[in-house]
Amino acid sequence: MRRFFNPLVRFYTPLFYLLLHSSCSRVDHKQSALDPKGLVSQNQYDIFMLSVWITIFLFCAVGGCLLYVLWRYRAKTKEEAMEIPPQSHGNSKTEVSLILASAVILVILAIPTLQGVVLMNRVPDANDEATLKKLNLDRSQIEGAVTVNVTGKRFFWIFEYPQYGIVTANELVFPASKAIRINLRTEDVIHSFWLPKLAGKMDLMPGQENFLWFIADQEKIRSGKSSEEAMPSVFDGKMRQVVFAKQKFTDEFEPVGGLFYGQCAEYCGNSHAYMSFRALAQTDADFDAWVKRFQNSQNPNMQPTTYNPEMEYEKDTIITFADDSLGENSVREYRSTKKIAKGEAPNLSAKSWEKAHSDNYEIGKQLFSSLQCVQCHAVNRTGIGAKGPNLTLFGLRTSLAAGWMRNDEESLADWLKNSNEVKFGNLMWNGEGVDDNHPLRQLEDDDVKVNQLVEYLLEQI
Ligand code: HEC
Ligand SMILES: [Cu+2]
Repeated sequence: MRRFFNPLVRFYTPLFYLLLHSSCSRVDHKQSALDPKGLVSQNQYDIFMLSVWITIFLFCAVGGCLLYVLWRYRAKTKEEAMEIPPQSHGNSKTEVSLILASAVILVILAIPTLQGVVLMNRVPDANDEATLKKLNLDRSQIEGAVTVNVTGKRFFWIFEYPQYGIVTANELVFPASKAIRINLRTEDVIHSFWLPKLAGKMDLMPGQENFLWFIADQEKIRSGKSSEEAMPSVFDGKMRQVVFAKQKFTDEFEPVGGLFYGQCAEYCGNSHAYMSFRALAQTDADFDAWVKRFQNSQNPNMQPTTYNPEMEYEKDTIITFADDSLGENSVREYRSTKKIAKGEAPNLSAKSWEKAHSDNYEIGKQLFSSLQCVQCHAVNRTGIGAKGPNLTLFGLRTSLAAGWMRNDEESLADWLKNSNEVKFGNLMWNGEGVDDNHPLRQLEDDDVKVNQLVEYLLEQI
């Protein structure tokens, strides 16, 4: 008995735990294709489930036949067991019907699959009422579609919104009520854009533009909550606060409504596993507010200009003016506290101007140029094609280093000190033109400069 029992226990115990474990882990895990929250991903899920049910049916049918035959034709006596049963070979009726049955199953699978391919390949026409009705979509959801040009780079993502003339990186902010068209390009190797809960997966190929679209299911995102609770706003930093309060990033996953996780799904080099991104669903009003903030920040005509004594200034205008306390030939940003008459230069004791930022911020801003961060990063301009992620309004972002770290002071300081330790192989530390003499590699022991840079970056809000 023991001899029989032992191997069995040894074999089944781990299997049992594996089963127990997998049934306890959640289908709504952050990168789960089994928890669709949008029309396109729901369609893919339905096709997947159809094939699962067909497979389960086939398994039961074949297994059932086998069990039945084993039982029905078992040897009942010892003599019967000694007999060799009559041998036969082939049965054309059975064979033909099995082939036909397989063909029928393939057709059953092929029809929804091909329909799914067509669905995924283009956004339905706004004038095609029949299709819209079938998909339960409203005309306005298509007419107001938002286009995002996605560029994959080792090891981060550029998101450009051509309709609005703005560029950001690693966090794709989108209106939950509209269709989102995603044009996929790469500037280096093959990547793959995978946004499981919303859009599915599509490769980014050198020299080719691929396409994908999605539309979120607002009911599912809300799941009975109010819009503000289900989709905290990004433009005023609420999303960041809610995410930080709810989760300890790389550890446990506590779902935050409106926050979706994406990932590069095609091996592209040593930091590939850390090439993730986020998609943040917004109400129409919050999305518009976010776009407006970006447009203002990236508008060259709206950047602070140097103080001009010939000009009058409205209240809350920001200008730059010399401040030698920050170093020779330095300038600082001042904000007017009331309407300013001609010739009234910033003079803090007169109280008509105030410092727009702390000293640390201003020094951080200088360091951003002098340490050659500007060589690869754009702040407050569009700068597509730059070597690193665009850092406009960086302080509104929930994540750092392509979606996988929490964008707070602590991780940002770690990143600036030695990004290679945080994300091995990343092209900030290892990129073209970066060697041990590059100023960014000298920050490791310089807490003062790191803190100044951190303050400057996180105050981009
Ligand atoms: C050689 C080009 C290069 C230089 C110089 C450079 N960076 Fe970067 N930076 C990158 C790249 C590339 C990434 C993306 C890394 C990744 O996530 O794989 C990055 C990422 C970042 C991020 C995270 C951005 C995000 O979207 O998550 C911050 C913040 C940052 N850099 C700040 C700085 C600062 C501050 C300096 C100057 C001290 C600097 N960088 C210098 C190329 C550069
Ligand atoms: Cu990759």
